[in-house]
Amino acid sequence: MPAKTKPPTNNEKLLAWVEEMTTLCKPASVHWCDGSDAEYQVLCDFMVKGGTFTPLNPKLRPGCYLARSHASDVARVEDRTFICAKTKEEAGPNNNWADAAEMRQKLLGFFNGSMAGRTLYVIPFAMGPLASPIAKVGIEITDSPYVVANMRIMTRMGRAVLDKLGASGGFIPCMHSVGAPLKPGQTDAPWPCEPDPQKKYIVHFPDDPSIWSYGSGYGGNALLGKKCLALRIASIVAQREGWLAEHMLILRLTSPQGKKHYIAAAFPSACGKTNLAMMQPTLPGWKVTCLGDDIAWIHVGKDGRFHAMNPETGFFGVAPGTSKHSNPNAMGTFTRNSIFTNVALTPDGDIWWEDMGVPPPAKAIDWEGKDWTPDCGRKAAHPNARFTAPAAQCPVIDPDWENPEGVPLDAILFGGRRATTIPLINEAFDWEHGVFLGSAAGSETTAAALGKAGILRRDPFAMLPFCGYNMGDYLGHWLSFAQRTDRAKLPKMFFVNWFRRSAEGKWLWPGYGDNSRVLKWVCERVEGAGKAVATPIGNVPAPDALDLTGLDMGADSLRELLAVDIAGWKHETGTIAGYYATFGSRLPDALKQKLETLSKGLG
Ligand code: GTP
Ligand code: SPV
Ligand code: MN
Repeated sequence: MPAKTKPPTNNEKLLAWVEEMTTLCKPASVHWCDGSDAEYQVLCDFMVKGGTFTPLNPKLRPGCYLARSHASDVARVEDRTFICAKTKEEAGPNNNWADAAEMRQKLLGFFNGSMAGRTLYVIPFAMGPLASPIAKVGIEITDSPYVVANMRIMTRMGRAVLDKLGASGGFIPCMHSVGAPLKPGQTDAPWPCEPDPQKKYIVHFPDDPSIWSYGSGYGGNALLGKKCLALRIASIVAQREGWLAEHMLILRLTSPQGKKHYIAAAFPSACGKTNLAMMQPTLPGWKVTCLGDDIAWIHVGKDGRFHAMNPETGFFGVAPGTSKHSNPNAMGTFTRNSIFTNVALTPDGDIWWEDMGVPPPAKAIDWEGKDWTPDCGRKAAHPNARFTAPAAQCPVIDPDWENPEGVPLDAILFGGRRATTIPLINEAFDWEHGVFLGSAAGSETTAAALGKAGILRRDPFAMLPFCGYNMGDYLGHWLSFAQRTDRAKLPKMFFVNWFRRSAEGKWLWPGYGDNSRVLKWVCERVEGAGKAVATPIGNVPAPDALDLTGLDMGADSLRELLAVDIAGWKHETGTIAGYYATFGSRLPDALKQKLETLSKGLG
């Protein structure tokens, strides 16, 4: 029998489930997480001893640790992610489907004895403020102390959640194992996992929701509150209950006159959400405060407006490219109490990555634990290296970031990483057109998921990897909000692209803090001002409408950024039509019509 701490709950269902999973996974011990500082420290010390964590220099980065993953386990695994809906049709062409009963059998085989020699941790966590009526309680069972430490930063975790659950409350069971049982006497690896990508499984059961994740310890594969619960499962529940679970940042923009606007933005993975969410505007007098950088749960409030809430409590952000110039507020967030995964270690015990805005150290230990020098020809940090940092430490965290009611949205932006065709900004004509723009979003793939980067694919609403049901139905759900509230109360919709390149491959737009210039125009449009030109693709800023004060930008570049590239768009509509065809009769007519109108408009 495994050594056990006394369960700090009398919730019968929870006790029975933990008992059943303990019998299945056969761990050496069971630990119920209370979420305390003391527990966190014990876990960190344990990981330092075992080589999973390297403590950073406490003078430079107090309370911070570095972890290096196994080289095979560096990002989400989309082709190993499954939705076990009743039918393949329900899961849609956007998901890998598997029969629930068969998958359950397979998983029971994998989890049988999978935690041998390890501790089974029980993590009670909530997505959303505990006081919120729409907060969801999950219980993650894991054999990874790294997962526990990250979940403590990313979610509301521990005793308070069990108190909320009480004796009879329901929860979403989230099973996780790194898939590396230990034989008696076997020494553990610093990053245990199943090295064969084909044996990793990230599985979602939508009916009587539960999540089973096997073989990976990295990010969205393993921190099950994030993409698995707060997006894939939550999107399914949201469709049933009439709200939205989205891959969006939430920010507040305050003008020099003190006028506040709340904006949410859906960009695909590693396409700029964290950066925009806490941006430092270059426009004098403008201020951004951050409410969330990755996920937004949105419901129609009593006032009939869209209210957005961040279910997380931390940032799991892309490290490379983060600098004092690009994202000073992220730099200000992970000064302490943070975990860095797959970045480089400097000789003075600090961290470094490519484009950090400081000269590379003369030598370092790279993300694989190898000696590194600036001329060695390898990257020091993995492109999907990440920081895990408490949101509360963000220098520009918004006072309402934990408001259980969320904040009322004035605008929603969609975006993607597009070297050509897509202009800097484009405003939707109406709600249906906005849903069309979101549905047609395309983006080049990034290092956030395993596979080749830089491949253009459709990523509707930045939800392709995260929508837990048929994307055709999802688009219909978005359209339905025009009937759920007054049209006048709906947020305005826009499409942005920070990633246009010149023929020579240079960025055409400076991005980062200068994106405030685009946000200013968004706010002006929300207020019924801001000069725009109607084009077949939507309203684009008039040539002199963007505030470019202090920006050294050639007229040619600006023209190119705002132009409607007719030939490019004709090609684009062809690709969209091809993508739409994959949804068959599930594609809402309204979107087909918007595509036809666009095609006709292009001539
Ligand atoms: P996930 O956490 O994977 O969902 O990513 P994210 O959408 O939060 O992306 P993030 O803000 O971390 O940005 C990812 C990469 O895009 C980083 O390398 C950034 O430096 C880069 N990036 C972000 N904003 C801009 C921008 O405005 N212009 C340019 N050129 N690059 C940007
Ligand atoms: C993403 O890939 O969109 C992320 C990182 O935010 S992960 O948590 O690994 O999904
Ligand atoms: Mn993300």
